[in-house]
Amino acid sequence: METIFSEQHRLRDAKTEFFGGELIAPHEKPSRAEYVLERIKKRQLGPVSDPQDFGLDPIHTIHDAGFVNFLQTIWGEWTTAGFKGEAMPTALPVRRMAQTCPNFVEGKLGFYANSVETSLTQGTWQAAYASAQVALTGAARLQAGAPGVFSLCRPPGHHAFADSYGGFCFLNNAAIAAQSLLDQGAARVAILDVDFHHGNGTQDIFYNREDVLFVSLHGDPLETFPYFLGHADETGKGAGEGYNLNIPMPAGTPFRIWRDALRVGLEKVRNFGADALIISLGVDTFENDPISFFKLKSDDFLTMGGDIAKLGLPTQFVMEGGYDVDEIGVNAVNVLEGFEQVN
Ligand code: OKP
Ligand code: ZN
Repeated sequence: METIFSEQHRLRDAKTEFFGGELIAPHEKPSRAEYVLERIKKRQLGPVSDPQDFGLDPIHTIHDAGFVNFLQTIWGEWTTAGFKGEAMPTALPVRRMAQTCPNFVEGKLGFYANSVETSLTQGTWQAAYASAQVALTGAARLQAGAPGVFSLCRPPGHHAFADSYGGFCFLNNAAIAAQSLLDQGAARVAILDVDFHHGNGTQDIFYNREDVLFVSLHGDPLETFPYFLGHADETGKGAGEGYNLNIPMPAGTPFRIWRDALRVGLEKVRNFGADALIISLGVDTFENDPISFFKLKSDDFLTMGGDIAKLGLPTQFVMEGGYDVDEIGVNAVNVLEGFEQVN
């Protein structure tokens, strides 16, 4: 399987993540992508290619223009304001407040944030832009007839909404890829999100639509991030009713149970009649992941890839989370190898 990868991911190298009341070294760090790349080379999975540059237009098919402009300009405004640390919001427009974007940088941060652990830094926009191009290039490969492709995106994307960032995500890579497949002629695209965390941004982007099915397997949002979306009763709205499926699971869920949920999700994708499948591939379901509570073992990721392959759909894997850096490479590549053993 071909991997699409950009060295530009390194430009996202934040010093701080707000965690447990402290500013810590971020979980979402450059070495994550390097571990995955190393494993790809070790296992000789296939060629590794640079992305093409499709520009801003396909990003604007998903994201609000004001939000994209915010991501491009915020670091400059933050440094001009004279702040010493990395850019973080202090106030957010919650219930009954005005939904108006303020003029001052600190207010803009609150307006466009959906969670506050993720600092904005020099280079974040450039890395997020490159990550979106990695996703778009993968989609182009499927369009050209590849049975499978791996977009080694970093930073991740599934917590990015049309008009907000958070949860280590800025641009929704999987959503941008799905829309580009539709724009190139696909009638129906399914997104299956196997990251430990609910793909709240992806769900919201397609919630009213019948041309994109979103299925997510994740930790119960009553117990874990992103907390405010991902419940089983969220099934879509209007024309999108029935095209959203959430399967939340409790702490300690082992692969045996998780795989039953995967079967339900894959059946939903099969009945939908998708032309292509995008996997939001987070491997933070791993038993030793530092910020998650499922119990998958490294071999389980091989099985997962095989189960996905049995659908027989052109499949784009888009990297999302996974934080136990020693194992992230093994686990992510196990999914891809499991897929290829069946295909
Ligand atoms: C991004 B992705 C845990 C706080 C969680 C944010 C997690 C973002 C995960 N106490 N902080 O879905 O892997
Ligand atoms: Zn995650």
